[in-house]
Amino acid sequence: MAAQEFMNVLVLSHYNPDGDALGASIAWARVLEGMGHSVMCVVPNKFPYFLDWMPGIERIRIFTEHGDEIRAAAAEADLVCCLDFNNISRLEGLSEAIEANTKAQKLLIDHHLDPPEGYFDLVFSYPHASSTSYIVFKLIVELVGVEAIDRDMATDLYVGMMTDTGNFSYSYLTPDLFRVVATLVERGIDIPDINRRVYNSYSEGRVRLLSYALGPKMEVLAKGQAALISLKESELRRFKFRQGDSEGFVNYPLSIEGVKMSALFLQNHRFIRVSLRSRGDVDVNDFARRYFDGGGHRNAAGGKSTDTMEITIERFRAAVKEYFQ
Ligand SMILES: [Mn+2]
Repeated sequence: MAAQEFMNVLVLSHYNPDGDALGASIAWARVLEGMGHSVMCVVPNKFPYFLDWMPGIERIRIFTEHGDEIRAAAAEADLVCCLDFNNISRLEGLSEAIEANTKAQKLLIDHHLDPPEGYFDLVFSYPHASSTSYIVFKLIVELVGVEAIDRDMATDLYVGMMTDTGNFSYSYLTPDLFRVVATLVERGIDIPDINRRVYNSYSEGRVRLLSYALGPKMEVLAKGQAALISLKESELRRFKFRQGDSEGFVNYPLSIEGVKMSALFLQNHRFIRVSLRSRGDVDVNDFARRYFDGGGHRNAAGGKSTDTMEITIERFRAAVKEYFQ
């Protein structure tokens, strides 16, 4: 990879892009541009509305809205950077558009488990990193120095680190992560303002949907060790559901003492999206791979089901029963 020559670069991130996907992508794109390359940032579908204030978010191209432009860019690309995912299936419909149109080299920057063998030309895979934004920060410092990180870039990277760690409360909270955060504070980020924009800017529908999800729709299974929430498309419509409104719902059942695994089943017009969270040794990466055609991290994973909600929930109940027997 001849980094010193001009390149057309595509920066890709995953379906249902979150704060980490967006923050890492925008920061990485800006660094490559600073090196003189031309960069387009692409995600498969729309990002949640409570992230639409992130500095540089307007540069994100959404495949469902800019398909032709993205196919053309893929044909021109010298380098494709895949950030915050390692399995091309996480691009959903965008994966075909990329695979069919590009001969570019592929670079991976990611923190999910088990990157595929042989697919990427260059791999920065750190499953023990709490976010991809943290890895991107480290790469930026190595490549161009911390001075390249202005307030906007620091804000984007902080959003990634903050959202992927549940506001600094999950695993992999290393001393170095907090040193990095200290550096971002030195670069001028306003943490209370970022907190307010991400966590206190929800729609009324979201808050009411949460109460419905935790009230009538939450079931506790396996003698209090597992819980599930299921939401059908018709139920989501009732609460004027917008992309991102169910973000974080799956974490709430884990706040019940004794619950070690939580599942959220969210139906859209094509399939049921499965989100899994766990505590301690309960491995939902394995669970997602085995039962829901997915994967992720040990304590946070996802997958999908193309069956009905009833069959999907039955499969989960049976699997939970076996697991916690
Ligand atoms: Mn991430």
